[in-house]
Amino acid sequence: PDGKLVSLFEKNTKAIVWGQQLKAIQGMLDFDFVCGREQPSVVASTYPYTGDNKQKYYFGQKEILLPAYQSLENAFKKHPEATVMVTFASLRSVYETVLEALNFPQLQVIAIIAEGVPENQTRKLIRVANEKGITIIGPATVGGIKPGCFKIGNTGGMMDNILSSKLYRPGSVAYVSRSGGMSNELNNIIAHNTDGVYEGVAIGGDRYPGSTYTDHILRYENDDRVKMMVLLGEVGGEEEYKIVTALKEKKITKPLVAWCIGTCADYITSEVQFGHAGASANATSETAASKNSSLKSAGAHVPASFDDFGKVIRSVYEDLVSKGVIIPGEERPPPPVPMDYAWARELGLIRKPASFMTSICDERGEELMYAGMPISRVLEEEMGVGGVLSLLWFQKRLPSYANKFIEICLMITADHGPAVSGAHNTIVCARAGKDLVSSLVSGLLTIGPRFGGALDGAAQMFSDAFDKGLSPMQFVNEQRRLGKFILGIGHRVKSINNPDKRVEILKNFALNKSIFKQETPLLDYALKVEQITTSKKPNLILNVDGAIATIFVDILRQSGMFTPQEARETIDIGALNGLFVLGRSMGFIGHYLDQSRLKQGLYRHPWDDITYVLPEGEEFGRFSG
Ligand code: Q5B
Repeated sequence: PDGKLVSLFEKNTKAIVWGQQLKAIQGMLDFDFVCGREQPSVVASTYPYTGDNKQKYYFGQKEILLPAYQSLENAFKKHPEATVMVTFASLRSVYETVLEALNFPQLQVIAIIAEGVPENQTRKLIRVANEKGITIIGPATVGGIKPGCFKIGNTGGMMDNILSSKLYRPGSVAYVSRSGGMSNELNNIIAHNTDGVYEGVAIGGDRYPGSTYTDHILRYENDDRVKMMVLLGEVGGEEEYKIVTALKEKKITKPLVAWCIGTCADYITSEVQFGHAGASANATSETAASKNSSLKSAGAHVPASFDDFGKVIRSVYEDLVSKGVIIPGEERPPPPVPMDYAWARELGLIRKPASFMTSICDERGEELMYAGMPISRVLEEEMGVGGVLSLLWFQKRLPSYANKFIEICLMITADHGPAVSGAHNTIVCARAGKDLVSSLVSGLLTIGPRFGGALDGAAQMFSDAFDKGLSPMQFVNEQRRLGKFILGIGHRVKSINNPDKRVEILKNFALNKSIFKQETPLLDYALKVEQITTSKKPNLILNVDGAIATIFVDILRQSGMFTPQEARETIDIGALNGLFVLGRSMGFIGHYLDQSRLKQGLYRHPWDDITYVLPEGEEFGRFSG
């Protein structure tokens, strides 16, 4: 009809999809595979907002790459075999894209999915398409489906729907409806009452659809493979009367089962506008009841109600089978289509051991959770950085004095000048022109048993000695006998004559029982050890690492928040050194920024500060004889 195609889609139809609709494209490819198509129906996609690239899809079990083009022109030029365009462009951009597409002579069918396209724009597109003999399906539609050949976008729903409605192989019944949702219902009704769907098109709910019921019914009439037809009309508009005329003029000769939905509108006293833009009766002739009765008088098979639609379809079908017009084919099972992992998991069909586990943070829900606590609550309860750290590091809500202690640790370890090992490294690195992260990491890598990383060792040494019941003196002597330094004791510049104010702050905080509401037996023990070591050498004080470590062990053991095993494990896994690492990172970043701001050039250590102790040439035997 009108010089347009009788068959819009065949087993080798190729399409270009406009828009980043990865799921819809994958759905089309899955349909192709289950239909037994040899080649995928989608050859490319196009989207103006990304550059040319390739996108990964599955064709059955095989992974394939489909090109995605920025320009429509490029897509059509590179794929002259594409005769169909499925556009998911929004109502704002669809007009321009379809108008552009209509210029490509290879194009035969355009499916427009967008809803709400202005009617004047649709009418112009229809005019241009008609001039060029191009069929438009839509706007405001899910599209259409031709079992065994082609599926537009999301038509037919998920794979289980397609399988249950046997849409993977052609039947003898072709239908046209307005609604995409109802077309799914039709697929189901037809599959259960006949040998199945030959083709189904949902023309869309707008007042001016790109192609009409009549366009498609006349196509079906002219396609020998269609043996009977189904029309699902609706209240509003007069399109169905064109079918009535075609029936009367014998342009439609194949059996047609028809029903217009919306008969209930007659029972509603006020004006009714159904979901579709065109679904409102402006005259008696536009009511569903009037159309149903006209279709019936013109020779269509019209049921008494929608409930009987399937029954009438079945009886027409059985009649055709008894007359030998339809010879039901042998049923062959479709090839299994692998289910997407995410979908299978959602359906509870599979399980897979996770590659890794986490127990501290969950960002998947509406709100980020730290150890099960929503971050809004962390803020409402003013838990501070100490509270956040206690949740993320220990999965515990520690008492507020413990959180406060953590914050004090972070504050007092934040920096100790440019001369210490870590800051020095950070500065040298920054001056070599390296970036923030490299400079920070260069400083952090110096943290170890001598500098800043003695907390875990100190915690272990002091608590072992304490648990063994060694007196402070026995402990000091034992370490001397073993030839080991007591970690947490000693400082390069601080001593009893030049006390470390940071250690004073920590001690005062922990020993103030009105704030720090628990016992501190390990700190008390360490202070007794300090008395012995400082009596030998004034710089063998309990240093900042030792003070933090022993107080923290007291929290682990005395706060009632940790089991003995958890307390031991926390020390063993290196959590305490983390406090120094975290605190000092602030200082290292400060030094990096400072050097960058001061525009300090490359550092080279002065020769006069290096003693060169190379072996004598003669002595080494290299230069003799
Ligand atoms: N002696 C810290 O040593 C230092 C002894 C000891 C028994 C000890 C040393 C040490 C353990 C590790 C530790 C954390 C290397 C320090 C920090 C952060 C910092 C840094 C900053 C910041 C200092 C002299 C005499 C010798 C030794 C004896 C020394 N330590 N005996 N147990 N622990 N401590 N590190 O001054 O008879 O003369 O041969 O390794 O806790 O890193 O500001 O700089 O915030 O950035 O070089 O505060 O104590 O002492 O090695 O010359 O020893 O004391 O046996 O005896 P020094 P040495 P003798 S806090």
